[in-house]
Amino acid sequence: MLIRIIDPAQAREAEATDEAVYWNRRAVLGGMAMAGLLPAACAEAKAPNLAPLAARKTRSLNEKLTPYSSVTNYNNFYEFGTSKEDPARNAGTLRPEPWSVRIDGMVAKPQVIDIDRLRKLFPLEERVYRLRCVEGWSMVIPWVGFPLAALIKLADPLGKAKYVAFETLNDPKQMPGLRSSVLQWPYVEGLRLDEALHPLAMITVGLYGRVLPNQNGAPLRLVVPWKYGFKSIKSITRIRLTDRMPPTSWNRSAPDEYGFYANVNPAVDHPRWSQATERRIGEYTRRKTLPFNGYEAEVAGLYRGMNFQKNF
Ligand SMILES: Nc1nc2c(c(=O)[nH]1)N[C@H]1C(S)=C(S)[C@@H](COP(=O)(O)O)O[C@H]1N2
Ligand SMILES: [Mo]
Repeated sequence: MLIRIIDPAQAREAEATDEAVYWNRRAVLGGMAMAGLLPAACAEAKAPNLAPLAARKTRSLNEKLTPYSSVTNYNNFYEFGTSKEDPARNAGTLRPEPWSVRIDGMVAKPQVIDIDRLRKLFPLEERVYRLRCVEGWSMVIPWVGFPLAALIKLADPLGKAKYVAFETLNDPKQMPGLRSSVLQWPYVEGLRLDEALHPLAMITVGLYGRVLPNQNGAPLRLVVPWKYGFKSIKSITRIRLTDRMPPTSWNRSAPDEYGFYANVNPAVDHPRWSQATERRIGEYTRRKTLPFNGYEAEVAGLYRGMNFQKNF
């Protein structure tokens, strides 16, 4: 038998063909679903529209949006399994309604806010952001939500508050992944208060004009576009203001690999791989990763004089 050495161009072509077949198969399945030939669970059901639909479009991006089907079928949400297809498959057990979020700690007005009220409390905006996962892939997503700062100010932080700690739901009945010990539960994240008050940081309640799908962190999820994706904690139940740097899930699990800051930085590699480039989901050629994920002009001021090798 002849063994050929495959050159990279050929390997890319083979990969491209695989992907073309995959998308084609999806198109066929989609067609069947529309023709009513597939059971409901198999159809590509979309989340319901958000009411009111009129989220002001306040931020666009001159880059192609990642298709809804990829945004909602290629996920990281370890509470529902560790492979990318698991959350879409398993997150049906999450009950995003009724839901409330508690804001407490070092605030003058601690409170519990119901999700229905939260969706009406602040004007909803549609903002297109890049999402860069620490694993080396990225997407472009039209989020719907409001500035995190608006929610924090509602609770009136005390002068001594310096950090914001976030917590995901911790219910093994709704989250089958909690039986596994890949991470300590609940999933927790944190920001410095000045980062949390930055106008780019968002609480999202939807994407593509629709209610946030369970696998994307329903009913409310943080999005911090200049940081690696793991900072964007999903299905939040508690937001606590504190004077101490709070523990964060991935830092606790592998402190040498994931820092508290996790600002996207092509110049600081992960100990096991380079962070210089990324693969935009749906594309084949890798792109250069941008400092602060392309938001450098807006956020670099938060980190003047900081050593990024140390504070990664
Ligand atoms: N609670 C919780 N939030 C989470 C995660 C998780 O496993 N659990 N994964 C994070 C990671 S690693 C990434 S890259 C993003 C993925 O968001 P997406 O699935 O909407 O693309 O969610 C983040 N938020
Ligand atoms: Mo990630």
